[in-house]
Amino acid sequence: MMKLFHGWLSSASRRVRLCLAEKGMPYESVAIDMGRQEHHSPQFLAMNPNGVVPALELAPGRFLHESSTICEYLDEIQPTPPLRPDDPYARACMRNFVRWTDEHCLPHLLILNWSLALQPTASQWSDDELQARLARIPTAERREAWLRIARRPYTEGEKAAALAKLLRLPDRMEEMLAQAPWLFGERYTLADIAAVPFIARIAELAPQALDADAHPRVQAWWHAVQQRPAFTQARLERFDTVLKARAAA
Ligand SMILES: N[C@@H](CCC(=O)N[C@@H](CS)C(=O)NCC(=O)O)C(=O)O
Repeated sequence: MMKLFHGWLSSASRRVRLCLAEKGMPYESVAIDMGRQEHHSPQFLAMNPNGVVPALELAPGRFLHESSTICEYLDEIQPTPPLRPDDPYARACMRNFVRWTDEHCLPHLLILNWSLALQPTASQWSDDELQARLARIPTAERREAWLRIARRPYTEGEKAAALAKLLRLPDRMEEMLAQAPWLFGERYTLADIAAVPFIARIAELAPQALDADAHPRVQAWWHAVQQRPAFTQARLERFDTVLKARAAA
């Protein structure tokens, strides 16, 4: 059976869980504790050299990383229900949309999420501990992100700016949904799946952005997403609920 190494709160991991659930594919779930840097262990880096979740073990010694790549792979090996448009041009446009969310949504959401989930712990680390932890991180970009969250917490202004940039997603989706119920037509696709984790967080952080005055089509889309059995199976629990449960544990 496939094994998914993932974070319950990670947007990229949530995409893969949504895709696996839509496909009805069984898998073993292995939750990675990012606060303990489990994703920087040699074992994890052998699966994903970038040191980020998710990673999917297809068979012993055979791994895939990058949520968009994993989702396309799953759609190829398990074609029903199809999660990409049939038309090659629409497929290419779908990939560009997913890439846009990778480049323009994830970095801004990380600022908001890490400030809540990682900053309280990371700020307690001594300088020596921090240096040891940074040394395990494989990329300069992620090392910088960890240094930042441990020593120079994001300001309220930076967090507000990050949220404003994240809110370009419902603006963009509102236009795309003018013709059809899903982002690429009558079929629910990997583009919708790519957007779901971000819209789920926007529903928690700025629910007014999803109301009927602000983005009526996105509101209807979000409602329809939540009716899908796969949405429930993928367990996109509220951020604050998960953090409270972790603190209590
Ligand atoms: N483009 C990657 C992004 C993966 C990613 O950035 N994952 C985040 C959580 S959503 C992560 O593991 N961050 C941990 C870190 O940076 O140390 C994908 O889609 O799989």
